[in-house]
Amino acid sequence: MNRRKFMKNSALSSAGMLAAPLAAGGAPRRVPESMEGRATTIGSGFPMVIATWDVPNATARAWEILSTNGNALDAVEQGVRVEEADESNQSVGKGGRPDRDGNVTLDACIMDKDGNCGSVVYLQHFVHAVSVARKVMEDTPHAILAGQGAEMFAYEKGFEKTDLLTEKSRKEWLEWKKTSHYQPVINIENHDTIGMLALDAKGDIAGACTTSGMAYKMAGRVGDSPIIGAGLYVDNEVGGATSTGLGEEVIRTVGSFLIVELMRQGKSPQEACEEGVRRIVSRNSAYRDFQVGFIAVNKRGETGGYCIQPGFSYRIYNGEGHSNRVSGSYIRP
Ligand code: SD4
Repeated sequence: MNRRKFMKNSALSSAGMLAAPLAAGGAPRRVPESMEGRATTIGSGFPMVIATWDVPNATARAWEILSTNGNALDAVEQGVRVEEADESNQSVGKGGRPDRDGNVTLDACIMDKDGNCGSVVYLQHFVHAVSVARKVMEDTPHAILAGQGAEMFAYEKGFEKTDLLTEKSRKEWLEWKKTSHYQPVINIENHDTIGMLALDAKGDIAGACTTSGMAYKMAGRVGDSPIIGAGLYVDNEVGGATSTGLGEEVIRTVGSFLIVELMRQGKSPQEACEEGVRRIVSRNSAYRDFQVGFIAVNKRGETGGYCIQPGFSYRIYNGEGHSNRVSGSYIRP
């Protein structure tokens, strides 16, 4: 089978300025909403949170926790839950687009400052995959639970069973079946997988990533998002990274781990994200046909983001306010 084709572009997030209150008093400050990813000084310091795509409600929820002395782990879990519950986000949780057989299957993971991690893959019928992943981390001796086992575990832990397929996603899937061969379109069908990294007031890090994966994927397909080291990695000595886009390519290069290790060797978050993208591009000459985006943060709260195709953005919330940044891209706009 030919390498699958993926769309290159998605609508850029709107540029502009947003005002946001400071955590503890002080006048609201204005920060540029849209910035080329290269500028890494705005957004430094902690507490702070950074997330893939323009997800203001998710980062605001995380900030609520961080700005009231909550810990980074709670912040990332609660932050990404906002997107999992949002039916209009068709890449995550309830409302996610199904696989080619019409089943919505979720992948998620979470990792804390001590290097503990948990993930679920191919989870059906439960909205908050990230919270099930956290339970895997905290209540089992394992790192990953899959499919039916993950579902049984979620049920035992008291998570509520629900139908994840919304009418909108079902109708679109039925349309897709009529017209399409297996040709998912990343950034349109799969836009808005959320990867989130946070540093709390103590400077400790945590990360989470959650997705319904590639739309109309083969049954059983698992992407990068729940794979520790690929879709997410944090190290409390160094920082963290997370990804969005075509998971197969991120898995091949263990992208998030790579970026954290590059930061350990002295690269800035921005330089490390750029190298992560270059690594993918250098290994797959078809890079013009798919998208991958990375974000990263180091222990000083400095951030970076980079992607292959123009069209990726990420959102930061810290003591300066919140900003949506348009990521720099390997292929120039
Ligand atoms: C996956 N990385 O399953 C996910 C898809 C994604 O924005 O990030 N979409 O491969």
